Amino acid sequence: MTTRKDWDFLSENDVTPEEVFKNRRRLIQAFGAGSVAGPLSAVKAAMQGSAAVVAGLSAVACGAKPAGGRGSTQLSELPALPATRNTQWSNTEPPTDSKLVTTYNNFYEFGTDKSDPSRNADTLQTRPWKVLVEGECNKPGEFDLDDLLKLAPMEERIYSLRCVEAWSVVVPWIGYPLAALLKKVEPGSKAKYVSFETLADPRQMPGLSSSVLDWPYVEGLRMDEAMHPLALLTFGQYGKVLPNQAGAPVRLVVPWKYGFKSAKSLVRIRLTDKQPPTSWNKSAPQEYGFYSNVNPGVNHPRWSQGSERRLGEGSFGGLFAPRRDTKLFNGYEAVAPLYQGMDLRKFF
Ligand SMILES: Nc1nc2c(c(=O)[nH]1)N[C@H]1C(S)=C(S)[C@@H](COP(=O)(O)O)O[C@H]1N2
Ligand SMILES: [Mo]
Repeated sequence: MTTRKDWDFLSENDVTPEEVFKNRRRLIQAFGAGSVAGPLSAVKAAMQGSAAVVAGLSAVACGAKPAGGRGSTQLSELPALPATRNTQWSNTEPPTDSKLVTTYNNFYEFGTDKSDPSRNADTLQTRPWKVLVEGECNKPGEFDLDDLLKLAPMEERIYSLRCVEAWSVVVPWIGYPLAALLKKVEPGSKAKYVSFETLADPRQMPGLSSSVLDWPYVEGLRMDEAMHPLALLTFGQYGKVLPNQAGAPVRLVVPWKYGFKSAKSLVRIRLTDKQPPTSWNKSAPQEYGFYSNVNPGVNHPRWSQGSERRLGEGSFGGLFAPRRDTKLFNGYEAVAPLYQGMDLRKFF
């Protein structure tokens, strides 16, 4: 079957490190071919310029549905979400092709292949939807999605998102600062951290049958991080409401941290006096810290964080984009004061 050499070719930082070590078989399926040996030689052939394989790879990138997929939500089918562009907090880089961004996702509740969320997340029921905000605050409450949508003016912000696996995208998100919601509940003096819990319903989420992570997916921020104007409570992308695979109906986007901090499909926000547990840290504490700020100077134990692939750049549908340098805090220097005097190697 597969030899060690085959896998060396698909080195972890080239593809999907988190999953490569947990489930190599599924990675093969992500390339859309039926046999185990096929896709490996196919990828090799692609690098030699085989037209047929190039077509196959861009089919993945463009959301083709391999047999068994139930179908995906296209941006064109979704309602518009009007917003005003916020230039102060927007990158000037061009957004990544929306087809790529909506078909290459991490959302393990719907499967661990990059193409799983866009194929499987049509079962997610995004209405009615409520978000409970509780803990160390004067005015805890349950916020209905319709109230959340009206809570503050919608802004469009073009952010880059850098996954810990070393791929990145540039996305025009729509939302408003998380701080706007937190202020509504009047945080108390004991509120030092914020924890985030996301939906975990096995009837809607086929990926929950896998033990790849402990469910529900939980994340957290320090209070001052959560209050930073860059931390976005996000309801849309590319002018539309979020497609399910992007974490509908409401998610976080924390652009100076690795992508896994940007929790999808939020149901609970809790203000706490202690640092909360976080999913990837629980799963591999030596590999994923609580802070997880993008930092090219602190490598993952299994791969370099010094560079990344910007999806859409280069050939083969952009899935093998050339490497570009990763910047400290993903280039968001405005957050540097939050970490003054902290050893970022210790608090990684
Ligand atoms: N609930 C939940 N949120 C999640 C994840 C997940 O598996 N479940 N994956 C994270 C990771 S690893 C990344 S890189 C981003 C990907 O966001 P995108 O698919 O919109 O690019 O979502 C994050 N949020
Ligand atoms: Mo990620």
